Amino acid sequence: MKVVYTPAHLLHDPHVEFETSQVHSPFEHIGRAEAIRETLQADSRFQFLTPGEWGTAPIEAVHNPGLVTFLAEGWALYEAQHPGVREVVPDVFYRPALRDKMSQGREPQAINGRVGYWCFETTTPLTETTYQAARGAVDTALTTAQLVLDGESSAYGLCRPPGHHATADLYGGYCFFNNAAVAAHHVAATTGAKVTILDVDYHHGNGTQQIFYDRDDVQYVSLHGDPARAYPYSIGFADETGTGRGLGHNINYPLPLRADDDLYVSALADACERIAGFGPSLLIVSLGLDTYITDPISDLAVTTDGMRRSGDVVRQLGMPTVVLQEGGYDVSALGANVQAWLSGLGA
Ligand code: SP5
Ligand code: ZN
Repeated sequence: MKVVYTPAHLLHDPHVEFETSQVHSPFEHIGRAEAIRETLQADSRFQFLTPGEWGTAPIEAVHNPGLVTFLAEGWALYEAQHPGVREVVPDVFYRPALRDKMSQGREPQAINGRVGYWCFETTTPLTETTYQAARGAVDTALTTAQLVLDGESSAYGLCRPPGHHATADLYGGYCFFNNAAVAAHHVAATTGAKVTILDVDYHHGNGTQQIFYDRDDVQYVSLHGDPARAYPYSIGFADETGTGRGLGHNINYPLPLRADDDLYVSALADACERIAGFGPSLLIVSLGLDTYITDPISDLAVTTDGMRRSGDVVRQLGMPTVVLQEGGYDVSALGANVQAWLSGLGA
């Protein structure tokens, strides 16, 4: 199986994360992608390629161009006003309710205001070269999709930073650009084909759901920790089924605490029936391994064999499949879990 990887991800190297009212070392760090790379490079079934450069047009087909501009220039403008700052994190958030009864607000002019206008939470620091890393992750996703359009039955993009929490207008949840959404929209818009995004990350992909919520050409199917207890808390419930033309094309499977391999694989088999019913030409998997039993920020109980079984269930759909890396924070097991999932898929 072909693997798309770029060392550009090393340019996103935050040293702190502000989470659960504490400052600690980031869960999302460069060692994650390097662990996956090392495991797959030691396995002769995987052949590594570097991505091409796709520019900003496919990103701006999904995201607000203002978000792209902010991520490109925001760190330097912030550092110029606050010399010595390494990780830029918002200290005030733009909340529409602030302007309740008034006209909708515009992007603030002051840099501290701009950060909180484009970012929705505190765990996603913007550093000096984060933008280049985020662009590399999108290039990785688009190149991986192109390999499958060109005839590979499946391919894996080692995207970092991840993408599925980024909405059309907002970054957060360790995500800057929504890699899977950019790839899905690019394929749907350029080929006219129907696309499904199957999201198996522990966290609900609120950004991907938001981007495609009113569309009937891209189906979104997600298995995740129930937002009643799990990040992102306010989205990902089973009754969120799409709107307008998108009605029925958004499918959520909120899962209970400590869901094990059998429960997980049976929910995934149900999800795959819904995917077969939609009949896409291409499947994009948002692959998070944070469903793993010892993941430090999650609470499901899927084992490495459960990862293999999951890939096998998806293989049985028999669809051209683009697998893109999202989360997964038990770094000691991350490479083996990606390898197991891709082996189940038929690597
Ligand atoms: C791509 C992805 O997996 N993003 C996940 C972002 C989650 N960020 C907040 C996690 C909050 C976890 N709180 C529980 C801490 C247990 N020590
Ligand atoms: Zn996750």
